[in-house]
Amino acid sequence: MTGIEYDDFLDLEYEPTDTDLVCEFTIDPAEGMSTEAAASRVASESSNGTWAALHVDEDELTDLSAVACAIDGHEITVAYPDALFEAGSMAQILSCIAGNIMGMKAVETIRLEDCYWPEPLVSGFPGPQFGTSVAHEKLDAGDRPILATVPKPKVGLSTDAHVQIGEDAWRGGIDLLKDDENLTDQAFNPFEDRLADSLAARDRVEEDVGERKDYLVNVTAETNEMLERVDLVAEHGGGFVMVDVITCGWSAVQTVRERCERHDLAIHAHRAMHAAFDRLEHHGVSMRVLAQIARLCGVDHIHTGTAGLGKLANEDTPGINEWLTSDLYGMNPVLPVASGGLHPGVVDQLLDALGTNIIVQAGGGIHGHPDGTHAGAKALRQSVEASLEGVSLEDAADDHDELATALEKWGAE
Ligand code: CAP
Ligand code: MG
Repeated sequence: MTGIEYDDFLDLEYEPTDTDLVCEFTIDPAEGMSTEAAASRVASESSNGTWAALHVDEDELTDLSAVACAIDGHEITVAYPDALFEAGSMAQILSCIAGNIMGMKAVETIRLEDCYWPEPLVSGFPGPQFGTSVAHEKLDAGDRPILATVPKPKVGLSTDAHVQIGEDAWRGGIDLLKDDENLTDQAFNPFEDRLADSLAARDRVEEDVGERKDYLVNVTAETNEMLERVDLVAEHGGGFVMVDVITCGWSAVQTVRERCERHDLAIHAHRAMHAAFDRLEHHGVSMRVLAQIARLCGVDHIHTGTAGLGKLANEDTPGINEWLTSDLYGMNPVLPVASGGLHPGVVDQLLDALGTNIIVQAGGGIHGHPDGTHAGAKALRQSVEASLEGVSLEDAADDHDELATALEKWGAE
């Protein structure tokens, strides 16, 4: 017989192997508890320990214990043997590394900050089907950022009004029309009508302007319903779907990813509710880790913030974007999306901070243009083109009226 106790999971001499999943947490131990004791409990509870000392027949036990192997102030590192995990099941992995430990009394707070994913675990996931290649494979953006817009108001527009806004935006120079997150299949704007009419408008615009355009239609729903919507997008000739990945759950994302492969559809990941996990500095799951999960599950784009330039709080956008496009045993990279309070006046700073391999998405910053959506779309495209040519926005505004009006309205920061 062998004993397994909470304190058996600490070994500061342990060197993680290249098949371990290595997780970094920030913890604040419970009052009266040392960081060592709390770290050992985190490793225990997230692998094969529990609160009671266990006595197990050694012959029956496969050693799947995690090891708390480094402590630096409040930062602890835990290494998990890959055999602890079910290949290809994000739900199972998260039940370990972001499960009971998030609520255990041994810590006041705990935040999963970063993961180093070993090849055996990564190879269980498909990763993105297209990733950054959508700029060339599905659109004509070339090396410039892809431009996207979401009609506002978020909900309430009739199908006709929604489609008209999309058409105006495409004609003004936007590549992708996107549904807002809370628009799915409501009576005022039913899913299939909107899908069919938007894609018909897309075809007309493409014909007229000679640039490929597409539509990020929000298929988010209960999983079976979502699969039916994905099939409909393929039937109507769409090239993309939008999924709100946190609210619908990672297993649903994995299921949709499989169905999208059948239809060659790319997945645009919106991340509503991410802030419930990542906003608190000391507790939860970082956006960096949520983005890693999204890449493994196979989304092609994901929102990662605006490097502090927009309306929403952001965690380290450049660092997350770097991870999304870094080498991961040959897995396709994910194209990051900058969105939230953007307008033409901040595009130069945005591209300085994040580079050009991104999607720039603006809702209010296009449709709130004093001369309407078409002018707003032109202003955004003018701003991107000036930034890429190294021309200041003020100078570009001298001979671009739409940009000039946008800068007057919102300023250049
Ligand atoms: C942006 C947006 C996006 C958020 C998502 C909105 O609209 O459509 O959903 O940017 O946040 O509903 O707020 P505006 P994030 O361009 O009018 O701000 O990208 O941070 O996930
Ligand atoms: Mg939105």
